[in-house]
Amino acid sequence: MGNIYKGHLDGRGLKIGIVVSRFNEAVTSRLLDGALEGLGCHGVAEEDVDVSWTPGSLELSIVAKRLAESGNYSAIICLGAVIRGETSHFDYVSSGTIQGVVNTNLETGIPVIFGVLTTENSEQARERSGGKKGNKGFDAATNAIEMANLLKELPGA
Ligand code: INI
Repeated sequence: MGNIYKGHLDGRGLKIGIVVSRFNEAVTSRLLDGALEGLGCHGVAEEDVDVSWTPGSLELSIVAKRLAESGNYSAIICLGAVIRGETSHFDYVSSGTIQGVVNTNLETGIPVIFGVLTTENSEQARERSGGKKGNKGFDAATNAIEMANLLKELPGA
């Protein structure tokens, strides 16, 4: 067997940009709390985390791209909540948001983590932002640390 590459979860020294949407802020502020907690408990220093706010989830990727291109960050975390019960254009917003985030990963080579809830209703969103289904913001923080460290290990770093 050749090499096995794994990203470890030691966040010390990593610089993380968080981009968070104000739309459904009651949910996204809880995702932000979860992300900050997740980064902190893996050793990322408070002063190494910058937070930018956007109006909605569709604007997350343009900000993520600017941050990624700055060269200042090891990973970017995008946080948002798209709730079907409250929008007639759920499918456009959710698919536009995910496409934007995925493209930003590939265009910049910096890990951009998709911490956007896409749920049927507000209750499901609450459950996933610090309720009985955990906090997707916390999970996004763990994924950001793993991906930042994995990319440092891979050939071409
Ligand atoms: N943005 C969200 O983050 N979540 C939503 O549920 C949502 N809805 O319901 O429409 C939403 N819309 C706004 C969108 O992200 C843009 O901000 C807007 O279209 C301006 O570009």
